[in-house]
Amino acid sequence: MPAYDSQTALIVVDVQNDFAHPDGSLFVHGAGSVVAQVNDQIVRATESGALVVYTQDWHPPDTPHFEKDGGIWPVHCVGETWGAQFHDDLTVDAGHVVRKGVDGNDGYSGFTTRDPESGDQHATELENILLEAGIERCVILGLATDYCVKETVLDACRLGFEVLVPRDCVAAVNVQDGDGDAALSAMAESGALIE
Ligand code: VGL
Ligand code: ZN
Repeated sequence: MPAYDSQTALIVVDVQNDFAHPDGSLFVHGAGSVVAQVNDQIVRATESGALVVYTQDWHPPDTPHFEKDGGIWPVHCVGETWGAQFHDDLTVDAGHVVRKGVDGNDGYSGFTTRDPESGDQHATELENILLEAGIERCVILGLATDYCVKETVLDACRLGFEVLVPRDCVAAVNVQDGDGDAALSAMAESGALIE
């Protein structure tokens, strides 16, 4: 169980309808139990004075992220649609929301997006939010283990944060069997503690 304090941020990755609701276009198997577990962590974090930050995958209707436009994914999390909204059961009372993919950028990390044409990387506001709050440690959880959780964790490690991932609070897409486990191994190799 992660310990929370005012120098810890809880980063809730992409608990949105398209990933977390059975009717979502990119429903992640196992997401249902994740929503309940994540809510427990949000309560514990809030009670301990930790910062809570939510990320949202937030795409335009046409983007090379989507299979129909040359990418690999079904259309999902189009900004302002039902699929992009937080799952109804997710506790979102307070905390920052960081949207990624705005302006047609893609990339999976909550910290960086990339221009799909040029490959240029841009920082989101997430690192500054954490630095301004004096955060040293991040608990990172949500969806999906093998994409947005993984890339957010790798960036957080690279940026020098201590990182903890509670494994019952994440679930994987598993395009290939074992992708989720491989992602957890990659996070551990980068210095994250998988608990
Ligand atoms: C994600 C696939 C495509 C994620 C986002 O949130 O992990 N996965 N876009
Ligand atoms: Zn996406």
